[in-house]
Amino acid sequence: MSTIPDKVLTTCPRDCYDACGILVERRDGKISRVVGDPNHFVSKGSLCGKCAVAYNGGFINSSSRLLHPLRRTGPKGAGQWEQITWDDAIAVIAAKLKPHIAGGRASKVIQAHYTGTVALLAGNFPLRFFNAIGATEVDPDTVCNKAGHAALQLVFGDSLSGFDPRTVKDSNCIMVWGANPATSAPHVDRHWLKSSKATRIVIDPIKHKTAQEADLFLQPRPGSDASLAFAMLHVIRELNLLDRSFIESHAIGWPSVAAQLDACTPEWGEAETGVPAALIRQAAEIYARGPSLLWLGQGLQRQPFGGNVFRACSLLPVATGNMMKPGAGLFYMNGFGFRGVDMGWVTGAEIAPGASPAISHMDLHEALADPRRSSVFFTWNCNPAASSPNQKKLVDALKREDLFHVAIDIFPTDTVDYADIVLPAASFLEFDDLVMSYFDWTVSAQTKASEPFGSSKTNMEMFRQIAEACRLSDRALFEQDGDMLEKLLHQSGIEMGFSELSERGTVFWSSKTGIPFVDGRFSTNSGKIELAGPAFVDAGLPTAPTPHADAPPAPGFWRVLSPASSWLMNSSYGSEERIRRQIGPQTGFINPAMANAAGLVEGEAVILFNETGELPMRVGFDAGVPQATILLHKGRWPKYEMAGANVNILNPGQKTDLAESSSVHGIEVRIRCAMSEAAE
Ligand SMILES: Nc1nc2c(c(=O)[nH]1)N[C@H]1C(S)=C(S)[C@@H](COP(=O)(O)OP(=O)(O)OC[C@H]3O[C@@H](n4cnc5c(=O)[nH]c(N)nc54)[C@H](O)[C@@H]3O)O[C@H]1N2
Ligand SMILES: Nc1nc2c(c(=O)[nH]1)N[C@H]1C(S)=C(S)[C@@H](COP(=O)(O)OP(=O)(O)OC[C@H]3O[C@@H](n4cnc5c(=O)[nH]c(N)nc54)[C@H](O)[C@@H]3O)O[C@H]1N2
Ligand code: SF4
Ligand SMILES: [Mo]
Repeated sequence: MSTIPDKVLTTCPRDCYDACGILVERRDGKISRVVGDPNHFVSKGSLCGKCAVAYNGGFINSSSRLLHPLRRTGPKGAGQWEQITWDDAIAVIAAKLKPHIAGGRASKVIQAHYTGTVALLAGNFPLRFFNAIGATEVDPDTVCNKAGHAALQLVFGDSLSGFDPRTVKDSNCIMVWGANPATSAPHVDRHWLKSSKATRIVIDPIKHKTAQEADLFLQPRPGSDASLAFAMLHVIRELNLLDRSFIESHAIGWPSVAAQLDACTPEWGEAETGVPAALIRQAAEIYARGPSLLWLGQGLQRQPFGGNVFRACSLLPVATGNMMKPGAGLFYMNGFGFRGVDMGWVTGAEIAPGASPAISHMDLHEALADPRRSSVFFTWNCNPAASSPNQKKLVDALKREDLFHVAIDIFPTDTVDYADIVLPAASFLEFDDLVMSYFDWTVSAQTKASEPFGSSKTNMEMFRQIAEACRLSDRALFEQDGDMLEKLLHQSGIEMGFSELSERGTVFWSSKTGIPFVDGRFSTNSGKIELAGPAFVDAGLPTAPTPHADAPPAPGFWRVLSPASSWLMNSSYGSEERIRRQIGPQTGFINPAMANAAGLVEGEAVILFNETGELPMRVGFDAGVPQATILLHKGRWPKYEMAGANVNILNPGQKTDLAESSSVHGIEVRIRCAMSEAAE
């Protein structure tokens, strides 16, 4: 008999700034409806469109879910499976792993994971197992935001202590740079950004919904943001708005920045970035007068020089003293560490027996293609066949007969198609966990609202069982969820247990508004903010940030930007039929004037191509897209496309200037007509 009540408050654990409160209603012993919690300060009674569809669709529909363990019976990718028991599945996996562990070859066990469920346990507990055996991790952030993290880490000693959004009441300006909250954080956009009285400045190559609703919109060419930041600093110095005492007290390296500013006039900035000089002046002055909040988006740093871009943009709050006071600050992501969580404990970092170095997602296809580097591959919480670069080479590597691949997912993704063993994961609606928003300083309960579908299990339970079958003994590998949740709440200093938090849904970590770095201490080598210095040279960068702008594409070439779609969550929900109807065929949006000049007609079938691959798509028109740019949203499932591919078929996996991260918004392609080809 189920003891689950008819109404359950829980929290959305997607990789989303919002961390919405959810109300699950049950009837006749099962979930009947999943809606936004009307009392939650973020969701205020509504889910985003994509989750409203998915949580009331595939998530609660047995026919869409993976329900039982499967073993491959045909060639890789052929979709031929037999259902097996959990005992058999775990035994097959352990039989493969044990010789690797005993023979010191566990570095050939490669494991990829990321954004499926970013709740604390489901997103991290399996790492204890992989750390214990010394497997090779595919560094998850390298496919998303690592260059930004690494840059802020070097500058401030911390990339995970952004402003507390509650401080907005003291702000006169919010500058959103290279993020699109209307899509990627829809409730934060509606209830925080739009409802604030501060002047909203948006900086993005695309005039998207957030940009359309801004007070001031600056539209730089992709990859030119460092030049824009330097031109703004030139104006700020000219207006005498530098906060020299802040710089002197808290930063080192300013002279090497100042020495470059003379040449960076707004007119020079206009030539480098395409943003009119008058707008550069206006934005710089509003921002500098402050108090101002600066939100650096994750899309901003997915550029070949993303590390330099982040260094240049982070000069602004330092040069103007827009930090360490109410209403000011810089936000990239808010981590769990400052909310007390010991991530080393959650992930079992201390039980690593001399961990194998992680590899970048940019190199995953090479590592998987090479039998000397990989013999076992685990994918959990991720779908690299849709989301990672070098899609063709990656899928070719997944076809390697001698690569033993275990795929763990809720749904039968493209990645799952190439697995040897498929393990069905329980969805977030089916187990307890904790969610900490990476925007608001909150702690939320993810509370079980249903028994797991079929024989699916949580990520935690699967890895406890695999650890046992591998005869590992470290107690951390067998810790129970309930105990870990209580410990996490204790670490966070929230004075309540999980059941009380469950009833409340979400609480603020502290009732007082926080101000990061307010004690003036920075965890850098010098203890100060480092604008320039030897740490950057060690990381392969110039001593000081430079006013660099990428060259615009040569004639005949287009830059592809593939940011978040409003209807997909990375590639999650790509199988929902209602969502597929909503997003229609694969469409790349181009500025109509550019399209006319290139002889392209709206709706026309074309093929994008470069040295990495080719992708058929329809031409769409959008006047908000700049010159020589194609907007092609990420996250479609390759197997539903005629060409069996999505935008990542074009992605060469070029590494950023820092931290081997993704520069997916730096892809260049050419366009050819599909019709003439068909006629040939
Ligand atoms: N072209 C292009 N590509 C991009 C990007 C881009 O901007 N452009 N963005 C990149 C970014 S920012 C990111 S973060 C990555 C994201 O890439 P991934 O992290 O691979 O995200 P998804 O593709 O959504 O895959 C997540 C999978 O986890 C599954 N899942 C959900 N919950 C659970 C669970 O509890 N357990 C298990 N085992 N599985 C679960 C989901 O069903 C889904 O199949 O993509 C990157 N790819
Ligand atoms: N609906 C939805 N929400 C999501 C996701 C999703 O897939 N769908 N994914 C989640 C994840 S994993 C992440 S990482 C976040 C990402 O969310 P955001 O931080 O908003 O990042 P992106 O959507 O990748 O890109 C944001 C913007 O960066 C811009 N951009 C690209 N290149 C440049 C440049 O050179 N300069 C400037 N100034 N801007 C540039 C793009 O035009 C885009 O509008 O969203 C999360 N939320
Ligand atoms: S994905 Fe984001 S906006 Fe949608 S329900 Fe989840 S937290 Fe809210
Ligand atoms: Mo991401």
